[in-house]
Amino acid sequence: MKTICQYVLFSMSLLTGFAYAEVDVTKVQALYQQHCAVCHGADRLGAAGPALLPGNLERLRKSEALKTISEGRIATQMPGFQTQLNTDELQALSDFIYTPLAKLPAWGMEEIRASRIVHHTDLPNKPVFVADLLNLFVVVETGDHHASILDGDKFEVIQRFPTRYALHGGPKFSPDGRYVYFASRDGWIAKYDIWNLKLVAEVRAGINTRNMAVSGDGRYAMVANYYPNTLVALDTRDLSPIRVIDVKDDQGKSSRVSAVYDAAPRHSFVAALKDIPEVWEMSYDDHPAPVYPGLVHDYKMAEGLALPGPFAARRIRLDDFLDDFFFDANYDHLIGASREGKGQVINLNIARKIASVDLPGMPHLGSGISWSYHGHPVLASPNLKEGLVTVIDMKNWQTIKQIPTAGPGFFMRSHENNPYAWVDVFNGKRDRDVIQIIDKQSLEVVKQLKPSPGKVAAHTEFTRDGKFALVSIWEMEGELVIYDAMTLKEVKRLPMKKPSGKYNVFNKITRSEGTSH
Ligand code: DHE
Repeated sequence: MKTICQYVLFSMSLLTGFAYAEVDVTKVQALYQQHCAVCHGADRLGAAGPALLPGNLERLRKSEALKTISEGRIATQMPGFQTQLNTDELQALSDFIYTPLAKLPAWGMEEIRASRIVHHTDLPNKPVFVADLLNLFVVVETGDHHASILDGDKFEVIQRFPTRYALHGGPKFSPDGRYVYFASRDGWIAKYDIWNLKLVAEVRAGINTRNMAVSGDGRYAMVANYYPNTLVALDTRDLSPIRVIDVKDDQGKSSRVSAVYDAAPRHSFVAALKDIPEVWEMSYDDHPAPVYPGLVHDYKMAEGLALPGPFAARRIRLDDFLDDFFFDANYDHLIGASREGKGQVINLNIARKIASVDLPGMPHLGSGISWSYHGHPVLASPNLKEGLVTVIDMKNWQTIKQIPTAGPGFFMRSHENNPYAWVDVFNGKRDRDVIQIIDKQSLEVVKQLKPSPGKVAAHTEFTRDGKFALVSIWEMEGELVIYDAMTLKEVKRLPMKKPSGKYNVFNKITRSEGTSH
């Protein structure tokens, strides 16, 4: 005869579509507490190990989760449980972590404050190594959740250190390039002192985080969350939280935040929202009321109401949601797109849409770059769904060309001193091992590199002078492949564990037109 728990389990399986194994709910919970809670938290919010909630696991296939629980995960502290648990128990645990919590936990000011860990205060103002401090790279290695500091002249690793689980998005730098800030998908923000090669502080600003931005003056960080629906302002000195902003519209409908970026010339953070068609601009000026350069009328008269207090949000209402966006060089315009590719240009000064842009497929504007094309500033975006790069004239917002590529790509990069734009095509099914080189003036693919045939090639970054380009071999036993960026000849290889992205300090802090925000 079935127990009540088994009936509950059966109805849950109908609701969720999971093939629950013949293990009752109480037993799964007990198994979880016995084997998983110590690392992943009694509440599944994560501890030393990652959070095990459906939102956080979106990118992990269920079959992969079962394999990890059974066999463990190489190069991490996750052990395998197949000798201790039977097949049904392993399956039940794997199903359990994809079940939503009955009640979502609060993650507000109190929880954020309590999560903060300060590792170091008063570290010396002098680098502990000799190298060009502006030609360093920070390399994020998602294979075993580490990051490396790389000397960009010698191409040698200076330091390799562990990071939180699943960093995502580009790390952000302090204006002098001394500190780098990382965000993990589980909401952990970390501040690392590159000069002293030491982790300074960490704080958990959310449970499911999109990305973070650091203010142009280096004083603040703003974190964009999917869960809870908040923007969190931090003091970069020690990552203490300053303000938690609930993201809601006038009717109280709350929204995930698609992403937040720093708009340094405007002294503000700009965030796009995923579930409310609005863009929010939050000033970090010290003035009591935000002042926006070039604003044609008082911001309170512009569309939307301001929220009171520090980082008051100036809300710009749109007729569509924005998933991904890009700015022009002066940050007067935001070019955004929904995942369906409906592109629009918003003039931030007059707070409204001024043009539509033709962006078919699924543009990846966050990875867009710009350059000067026959005297016109252009924006180029890779496409997550279609094998093309869209080039748009930023004077009249017309498409100049759709450049066909070998497949859908993720990242695009160039440098002021380099005539080429480098694009990967690894989001497709084939040719994932190639990097295509586009001539920025002819807008043609002029060369194709295949750094390691059969292995995924992705994400390029340049040295500060633009002379060398570093490409990732995106595999567990991966590499950085360094090319002479003019002759396109290989110079060196460095072994790395799935190096997802690399970021040159100079290019980042000077906001090179060839790199991401
Ligand atoms: Fe990313 C940057 C969104 C999936 C690796 N990605 C970003 C940014 C956004 C974004 C908004 C810019 C934030 C920033 O730098 O501050 N990414 C999304 C998605 O919406 C998407 C498609 C689905 C998702 O689940 O989040 C997505 N991203 C991925 C991946 O699958 C990648 C390839 C592997 C991974 O680590 O998750 C990936 N995203 C990256 C990287 C950057 C990034 C390496 C930074 C690129 C840079 O050069 O700045």
